[in-house]
Amino acid sequence: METVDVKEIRKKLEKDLDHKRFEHTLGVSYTACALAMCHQADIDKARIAGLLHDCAKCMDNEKKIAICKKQNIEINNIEKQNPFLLHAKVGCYIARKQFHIHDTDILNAVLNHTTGRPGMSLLEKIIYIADYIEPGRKHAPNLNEVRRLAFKDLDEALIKILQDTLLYLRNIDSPVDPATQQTYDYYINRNHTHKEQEI
Ligand code: DGI
Ligand code: FE
Ligand code: FE
Repeated sequence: METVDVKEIRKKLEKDLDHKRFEHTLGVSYTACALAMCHQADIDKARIAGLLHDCAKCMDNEKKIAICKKQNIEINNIEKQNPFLLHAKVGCYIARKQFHIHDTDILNAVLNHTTGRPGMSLLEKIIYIADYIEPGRKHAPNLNEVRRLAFKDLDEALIKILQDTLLYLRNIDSPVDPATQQTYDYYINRNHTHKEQEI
C-alpha cells in the first residue's frame, strides 16, 4: 500500500469532526485493527479505513448534496429523504480528494460502510462491523452477541447487524435503502442456517 501519514490524517480529522465523532472514529479504527488481526486482513488498511469512514459525517447536508451534484454522484430517493446517508459516498470522495487515498479497497470500505453491499470484501466487512461494535457504542441491540460473533464469524456478525438495522428502521418508520436490503438478502441466502430468520 502507498505510504500514508496516519498522524496527519488524525490531525485533519480532529479539525473536521466534532469531539464525539472523532472519539468514535478512533474507536472504529482500533476495533478494525483488532478485527484485521483476528481475521488476517491488512492492519494498515483497516486502520486508515476506520479513521476515514465518517470523514464527511459533520458536513452540512446542503454541502454534501452540493458535492454530489458537482461530482455527478447519484443521489437516490432514500438519500434525498435522508441526506445523512450521503456521508458514505461523500466520505469516499473526500478520502480521495483531501486525504489522497487511492487504494480501492479502503475507498470502498468508506463508500459502503453505512448500507453494506452484496459481495463485500474482507476489509469492507471489517469496517462495517467495527462501526457497529466499537467500544463507544452503547445503545445498539444485541451488542454483546454481535461483539462476540465479530471475532468468531464475520458473516454471522454482518447478518445480525443487518437484521437489527432493518428491524430498527421498520420500528422508526424510516425508509430502507435498496443497498441495505440487498446486502441482507445476499448474506442471508448464502448462509442457510439463517434461512428461517428471513425478513
Ligand atoms: O455514521 P455512523 O452513525 O457511525 O454509522 P452509519 O454510517 O452506519 O450510520 C448508521 C445509521 O444509518 C443507523 O441509524 C441506521 C442508518 N441506516 C443504515 N441503513 C439505512 C439507514 N437509514 C436509512 N434510512 N436507510 C437505510 O437503508
Ligand atoms: Fe457513518
Ligand atoms: Fe461511524
